Parts: sequence; structure tokens; C-alpha cells
Amino acid sequence: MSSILVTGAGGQIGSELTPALRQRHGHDAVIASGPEEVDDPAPPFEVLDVTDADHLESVVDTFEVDAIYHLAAILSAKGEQDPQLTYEVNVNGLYNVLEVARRHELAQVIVPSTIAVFGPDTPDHPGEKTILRPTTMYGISKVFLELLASYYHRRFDLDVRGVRYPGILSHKTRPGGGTTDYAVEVFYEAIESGSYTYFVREDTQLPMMYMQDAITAMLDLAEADESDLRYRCEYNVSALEFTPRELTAAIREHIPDFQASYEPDDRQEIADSWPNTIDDTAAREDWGWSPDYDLEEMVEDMILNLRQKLDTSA
Ligand code: AKB
Repeated sequence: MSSILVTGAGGQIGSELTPALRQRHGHDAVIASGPEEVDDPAPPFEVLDVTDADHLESVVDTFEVDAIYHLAAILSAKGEQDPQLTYEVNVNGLYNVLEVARRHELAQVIVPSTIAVFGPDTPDHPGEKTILRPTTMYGISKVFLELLASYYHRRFDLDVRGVRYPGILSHKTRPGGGTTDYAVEVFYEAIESGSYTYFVREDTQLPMMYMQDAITAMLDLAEADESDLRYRCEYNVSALEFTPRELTAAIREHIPDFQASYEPDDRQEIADSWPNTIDDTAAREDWGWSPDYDLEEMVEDMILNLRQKLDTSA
């Protein structure tokens, strides 16, 4: 029986994408993997470092893998702390995945890109064809991803697809190493301690999305009719845009005493290099992208679920 491999399955997106894929394709048909053993997702789970091409190939062989959801990547803030490791994981890891997919003639590779492909010179509300000049190693590695995905499609007829994700908010697994992590951290702190110090200015507006919409985007694009697609991994997907000031106001609707303060650090420069909004007309036209959650619905759902998880009744 053929199977689907998920790399980075223990991460923020992987921990929610894996169960969604298992619901669609059957539990045992989805092989979760990551650099270390985790309790969640449940087995089948393989400890797999994507920079190890031989091990990746043996996993593809053993489990008769036919499609890969390649989520393993180092995000923007951590990427600036260790650009060499980021290159190794994001660039060499991606190359290993595309090469194994080519050699084994896999049916599909899904790999996310990001708004970090844009840079400080990007004009407002960029589309798919806007010139990309990122200033972070993470952004540069994702531009490479978009170009290499198109190359493997054109040259080897590999079906590679992906969306440019904005910051993603979720209550199950905390993000790690991203610039947009403040938008998740604030919920934990608001519930647990009643206050939070943002590491960006209060007027920093960035595109964001709730996890349920992020999973829908990836699965809908994977299942879209290939003849409808104008792009491979360049699809902008937009759902929400808010500043920390607006997020604070929305949280105060549920936690009136919540106190916010602002101490921008070096992640401010990364945030400032990304656009405030993005144009996702192509995704809406080509494969019917349409998010479900607005800011108020997202905040309500985050607080409800986190209160249960953190076991506070406040
Ligand atoms: C990050 O902040 O690095 C990520 C992203 C926008 O891709 N969340």
C-alpha cells in the first residue's frame, strides 16, 4: 500500500496536518517524521533528519511513499541566529526531498513557502509576480524553494505545489523560531499571567491566518485540478491582517484586564521587511481559496481552546 510522508510532523503545522491527512487517507497511510521522537503525532513515526538523503530514501522505499508533505524548515528568527544551519535544513533538505521524489517518480510533493519571500523593497499588497528581494536566510531559502519547485515541475514533470503562508495562529503546538510567534505567545501569557510584552511595535501589521484555514489551504491546493494552476509554490493566501494593538483589543473582549506592553527587539526589522497585506486573487480564482475565520472568531476559538488546554476557568 502506498503512503504519504510528512516531514516536520511534530511542528506547529505538522502536528495538525498529520491528523487531517490521516482522517482523509487512513491512519496507517500517513507516516509522520521529524528530527526527534515525539508523543504527538502518534505512530507510524520515523525519526528522520531531512539533510540525511540516504535515510530519506530508505524511508521512501520502506513505506512505499507516493507523496511527501515537506514541512521541515527553520523559520525566520531562528534562521538569523544560525544562517548556516538554516541553509543546510531549508536548502539541502528541500533538494533531498525533490531528488528522492524525482528518482522514485512520486505522485506529488507539497511544500509551503511564506510571506518571508518578500523584502523591504516589496511594494504594498504584492501578488505572485512581484519581485522578491528578501533579507533573511529563511526568506532566501524559500525563494530558492519556489524556483526549484518550478524547475522540477518544468524539467522533470514533478507535481510540486505550495502556498505562501502568512503567520499562523494555533492552540495545539506552539510555533518556534518565527517572527510572527508573538501572535501566539500573547494568548498563553494573557490567559496564564494576564500580561504580555510584544517583541514588535504596537503598529506592526502583518498578514496572519488561523490554523484551520492553513490546513484547508494546503489540502485544497493538493487536491486542485492541476490544469487550473498558474503557479507551483508561489500562491499567496491571505486571511487576516492585524497589528498587536488590534489583537490586544480583541483579546480584551474576553480578558478585560489583559495588559500589553511593547519592547521591540531585532525581530522588528524582520517584521518591517514583510508586507502588511498580500494579494491572494490567484488562489481564490484558480482553486477556490476562501478562509473561514476572521479576527474575532479566531480570538474566541484560541481562548476557548487554550483555557481548556491550560486548565484555567478564568
Ligand atoms: C516566521 O515568522 O518566520 C513564519 C513565517 C511568516 O513564515 N511564521
